[in-house]
Amino acid sequence: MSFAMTHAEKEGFWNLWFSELHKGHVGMTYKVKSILYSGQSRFQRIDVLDTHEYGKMLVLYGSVMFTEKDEFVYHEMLSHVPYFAARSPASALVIGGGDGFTLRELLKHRTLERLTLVDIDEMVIEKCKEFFPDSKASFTDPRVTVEFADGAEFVRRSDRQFDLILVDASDPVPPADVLFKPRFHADCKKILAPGGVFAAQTESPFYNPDVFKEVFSSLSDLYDVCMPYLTWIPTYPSALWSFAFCSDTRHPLHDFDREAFLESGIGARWYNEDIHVASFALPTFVRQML
Ligand code: SPD
Repeated sequence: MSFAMTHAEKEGFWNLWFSELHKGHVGMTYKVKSILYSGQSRFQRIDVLDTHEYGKMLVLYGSVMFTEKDEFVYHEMLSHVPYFAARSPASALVIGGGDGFTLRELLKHRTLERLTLVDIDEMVIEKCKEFFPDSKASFTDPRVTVEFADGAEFVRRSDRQFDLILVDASDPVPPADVLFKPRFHADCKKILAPGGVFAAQTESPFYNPDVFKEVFSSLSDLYDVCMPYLTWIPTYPSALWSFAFCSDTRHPLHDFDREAFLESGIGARWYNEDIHVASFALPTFVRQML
């Protein structure tokens, strides 16, 4: 991450830019209105920036986790694609997702009676609640329980079963790198209820093909149905982003409950019945990675 203050305009303007570098030689740059918070938790550097184009954003270890302008795409796709194929799940486990936006999407579904969120970094949750009203609202819902724990440890030790397990990880760097590993995937499968669906964010197949291939190799060993789906997130590296849909009993297209979606009134801004289906269409270069 680099902050570059330049006085080139000589107007006394606040001329601060934040750049996220992808692979060290390409990146995305944002003009910053103000730095709302900068600090260090036990696990990572945390920045909350207010930017001109994308509104407020959360940056962890120099990587954009979400922005106010485009976070709806990611969180709707991580939540509603598995939900509408799982058929009336009652319980959900979210690993990571300390911003609360995946919870916000899941809470739109009345069938979900119990939602458990496990995030390792309490400070991320506190800062999101402080700066993002939607985040605060998610954590006040009585259906939600929060545990501050290592997600990999939690699933290893849990004896509960969940109808939906969603992995809303940051990136495959510490502390979240374990959430991309076969051991974690196998432990999640043990606590997935019969008929359940597991979904995870699986990075950019364009910029991070090795992680994409390793994760799908690991998951396809575990599940009868293991399919990537894609979306567009302008502030993530390459904007082409992937997720995994996994289940032993549910197929994301054959078991997609279109009627349930059309009657749901969830007020999604990206997700709809056509996007659900289309997101499983893969470009040839992605097919070739599988
Ligand atoms: N490189 C950014 C990847 C971030 C993926 N997860 C974001 C979590 C937001 N809930």
